[in-house]
Amino acid sequence: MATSSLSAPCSLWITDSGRPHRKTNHLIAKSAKIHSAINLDAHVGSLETSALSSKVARPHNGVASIVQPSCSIAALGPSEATLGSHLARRLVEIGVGDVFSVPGDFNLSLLDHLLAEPGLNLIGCCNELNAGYAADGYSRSRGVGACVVTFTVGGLSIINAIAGAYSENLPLICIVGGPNSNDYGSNRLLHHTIGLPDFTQELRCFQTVTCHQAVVKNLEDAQEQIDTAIFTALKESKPVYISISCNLTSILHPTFSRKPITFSLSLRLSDQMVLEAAVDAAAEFLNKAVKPVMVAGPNLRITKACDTFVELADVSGYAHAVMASAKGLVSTEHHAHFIGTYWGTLSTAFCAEIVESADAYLFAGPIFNDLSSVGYSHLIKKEKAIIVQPDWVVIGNGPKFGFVQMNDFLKALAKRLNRNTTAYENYHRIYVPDGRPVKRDPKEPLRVNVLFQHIQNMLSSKTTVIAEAGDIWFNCQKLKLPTGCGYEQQMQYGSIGWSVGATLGYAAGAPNKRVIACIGDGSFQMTAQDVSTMLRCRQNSIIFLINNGGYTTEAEIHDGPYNLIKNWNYTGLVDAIHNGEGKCWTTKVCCEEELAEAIETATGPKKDCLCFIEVIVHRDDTSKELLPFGCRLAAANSRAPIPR
Ligand SMILES: Cc1ncc(C[n+]2csc(CCOP(=O)(O)OP(=O)(O)O)c2C)c(N)n1
Ligand SMILES: [Mg+2]
Repeated sequence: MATSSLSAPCSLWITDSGRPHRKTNHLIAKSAKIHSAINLDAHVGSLETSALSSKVARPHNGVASIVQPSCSIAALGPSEATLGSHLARRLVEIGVGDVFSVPGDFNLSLLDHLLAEPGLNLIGCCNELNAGYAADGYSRSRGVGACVVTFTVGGLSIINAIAGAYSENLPLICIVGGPNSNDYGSNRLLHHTIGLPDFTQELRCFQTVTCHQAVVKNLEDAQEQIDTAIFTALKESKPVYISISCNLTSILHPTFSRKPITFSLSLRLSDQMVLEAAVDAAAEFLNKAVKPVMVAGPNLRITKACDTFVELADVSGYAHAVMASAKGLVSTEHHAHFIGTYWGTLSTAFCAEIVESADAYLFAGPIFNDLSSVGYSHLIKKEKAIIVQPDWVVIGNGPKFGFVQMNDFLKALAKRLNRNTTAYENYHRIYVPDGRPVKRDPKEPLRVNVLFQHIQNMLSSKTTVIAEAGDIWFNCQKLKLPTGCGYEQQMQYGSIGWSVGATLGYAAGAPNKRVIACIGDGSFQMTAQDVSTMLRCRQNSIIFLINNGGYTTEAEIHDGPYNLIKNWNYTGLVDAIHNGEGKCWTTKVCCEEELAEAIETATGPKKDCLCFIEVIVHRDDTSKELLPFGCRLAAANSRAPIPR
């Protein structure tokens, strides 16, 4: 039996073959401050591991994780909580203050319980897809997000957003109000199904886009199922699915009554011997290189190793870059040895030249796909690379070291690297500052590069840029982020329309930041409704709606009449949504003079309003990066079938 006591409010139990350790977890640290309800001082200290039976939760990706139930039922007091109140309290404990929802008969009583929880606020969205995107945005600003929808009609609508959150490694609790528990296995037909007495359709869909699924249809297991799902989301940094039978939420049960609620979960630990071997091999590989570099990738988010990456960059003196999909994750843009965004031929100036010509590079958490490799045209050679992923490392062509946690590896490596600033010095020697847009008449039609020059000047530690997919990716990628300025995008999944919900959710989670959302007209047409919810929540984000008359990105890949969209009066639409309720300010700008004036108003007299600035630009006015991107992606997509 292992017993111990905890005093720090930001600690988790890491259970490793029965031995409890204390380890600070970034995510929980963030939320624990808010929610000392987890009350580690009072109860976690007497956790009795011998009384608990481990359950093996097996996420669909095949990675088994041991999750220890938090307490033995015998230790519980008289029943005083319901399933609904338990779930509500759990959400508050992990740092969720706002839940994005759409009601339906299967979830109404659950919503009542969420409403009754003092620490929770329900934000009703116009549709489920946006509720999911909002939970995604919230998870980015607060470390974890949650949404509640109804059985199948809601579940299948939100699934695209949940898939996006999976691709971005975001912990997200997706809760669905499910059928009455008596109906399972009864062969009854229910509404909101496709007319078959099979209630597993929604579950089966969610199995492909979440790391864990819990179908709660009896009270005895409910607490354990819910807690296991929630903590798996935090541990894996991925979305989970929880379906709750609609007739269970208001019933008292002793398993919900323990106060304060304790929990434990196992985090993955490195195998010390393998870790040492990996660090030895990596140090040897890098210390013999002449001009090594480091590149941050998007999977840094899973292990919360962003700060460790920066520490390694500090001590090693290596030139370092971010992959496009990791921009904003690592706060290094003002670091002395930062050399920009590495994105193959689309990299910021002089970055690819330095990275690709290095004789050794360490990529921390990269995702190499057709997009990040610009249609497989980048010049990264495996034999020169150390690839560090959340729980493994591969050095050159091998060997591959498993059971090595990224954070442990980067920390240990920092102690072993010789300082080497050669690559940075080379960069510094050849670097020529970016050009500025050519001088223009302030009344001439507005150009995209002029727009982004103005957006650049708006950025500060009090802003966060949300960059929608489309040509905006390339324009935003070139923004230089001041220290503390947030930056969010959805590059792996790239589902247009994401940014509207994400702006809503991010702003709800970060009321002290002003969101600057850059959204294309085509993307906005997908999800525009939830500007309504932003107004309801009295948010003051600034939305730049870039009206170039259609799907310009697609036009650069392969043009056709399908890339033209119906032009809307976007400001008129937002005015109609505003409808006199909430604070809203809209304007259309066609030239630089109007743009400057609009920005002055949005950041001055209208700074408390949701500001919607429609920017009219020419259909063919693109970033210079979109042009080669379009050609290379088209070439990759149209590769002829290989004869087999
Ligand atoms: C949900 C979804 N549907 C379709 C696409 C394909 N797609 C990628 S970019 C794009 C055009 C986006 O148009 P807009 O927002 O106006 O940006 P622009 O290309 O004009 O910069 C489309 C349709 C996608 N990425 N996601
Ligand atoms: Mg467009």
